[in-house]
Amino acid sequence: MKVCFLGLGYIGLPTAIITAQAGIDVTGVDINSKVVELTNQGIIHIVEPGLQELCQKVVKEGKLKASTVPVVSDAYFIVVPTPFKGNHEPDISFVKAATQSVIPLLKEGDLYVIESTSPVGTTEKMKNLIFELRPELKDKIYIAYCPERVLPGNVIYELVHNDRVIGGINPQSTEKAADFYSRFVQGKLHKTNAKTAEMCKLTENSSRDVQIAFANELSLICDKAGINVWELIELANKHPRVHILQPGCGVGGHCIAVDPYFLTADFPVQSQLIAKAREINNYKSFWCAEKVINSMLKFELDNGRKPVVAMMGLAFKPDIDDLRESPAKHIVGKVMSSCDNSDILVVEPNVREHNVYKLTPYQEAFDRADIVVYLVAHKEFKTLPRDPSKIILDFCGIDKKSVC
Ligand code: SAJ
Repeated sequence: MKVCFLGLGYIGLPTAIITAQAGIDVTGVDINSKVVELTNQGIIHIVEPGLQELCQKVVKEGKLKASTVPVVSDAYFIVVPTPFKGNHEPDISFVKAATQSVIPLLKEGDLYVIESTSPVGTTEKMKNLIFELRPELKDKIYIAYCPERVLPGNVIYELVHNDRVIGGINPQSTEKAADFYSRFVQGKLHKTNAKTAEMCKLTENSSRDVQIAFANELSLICDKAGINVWELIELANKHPRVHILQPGCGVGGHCIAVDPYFLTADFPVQSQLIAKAREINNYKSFWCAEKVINSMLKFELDNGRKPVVAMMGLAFKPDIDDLRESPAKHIVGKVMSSCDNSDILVVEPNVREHNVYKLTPYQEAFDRADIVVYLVAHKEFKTLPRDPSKIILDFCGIDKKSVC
């Protein structure tokens, strides 16, 4: 069997490698020739533990090849980005372009699967596009949607062990796609239709966004009421049916802060809570920045000099080096633009250097700072001492002492 993965990014590349590892001949396709070149040398262009060794192995064995154009195969997987446009409207142009590139190669019996997070109805749209140009293939190829669910940092394990939802345009397509995934997935394969599978992905990430918004809203209430939110949540979670998540400095990354908009754009009247959760999580970052700025002003009034401030963390979540769509980075930018930069020390222990900010080692920044702002709960920060002479703004639960 020969398969083609279109898109060699954070999901496409690991999935292509795991598929090749299962003994299938894989061509990984990317429009970025640098990515193709590196992959063909067995070098990964993303950070993911354990993936480099696997990539080297499957490339050496000839099971994985990369190319800038798709080749004739038995199955095609669309794993390209689906960003949103300025007005939070989903942009499926990459899915469309990737689909158009394989339409001329399709033949009877082939399987076509979309994995990219997509608005409800995208698989149906792509089906229509395929059959418009290749009407002779109607009822002769298999078309399905199967979203990924892996957590960056644990991708290799989760690609194999997570359950997956698979929805075809008809039962035969669902079966054909499930048959493919059963070659390397050890989790359960749950069969449904394409629309439900698309909605399921959006539901998972919107659900998490709403739950985080609840925790963030609690943190705002507690700040006003003078209650320690960390203690409050710990206590509330002792109830057997309550599982509140942790507040933070906002929601980042490429999934949870994006996918809910795919629902609010298409179902604006029905998705009130989902839209509000997005607002709350975005507002939390703004609120954190304001809190830091106010604390700096108060310090200056009380002490007659500007404070030294340590901004602890730039990544979008703990213990990773991924700064994309990071609320912490946004807060650092906002605080810096509000004052004289020289008193702000920026810390990110998972990154060696940054093109905008001069990074300071975390221990040095902590020692020098009058105000320590915990933005990301990196493990390094948990080793720092509790120093009552410093003002601590703990937005992510490092210290769990401060009220905000
Ligand atoms: N966050 C909080 N409080 C929490 C948990 C998370 O503020 O209690 C914040 C994080 O700091 C981060 C953001 O949420 O800024 C997102 O982080 P995350 O760990 O919740 O999720 P991602 O974006 O790394 O991965 C998610 C996962 N989806 C779910 O957990 C429902 C993953 O399984 C998906 O595969 C991925 O999105 C995706 O690709 O869609």
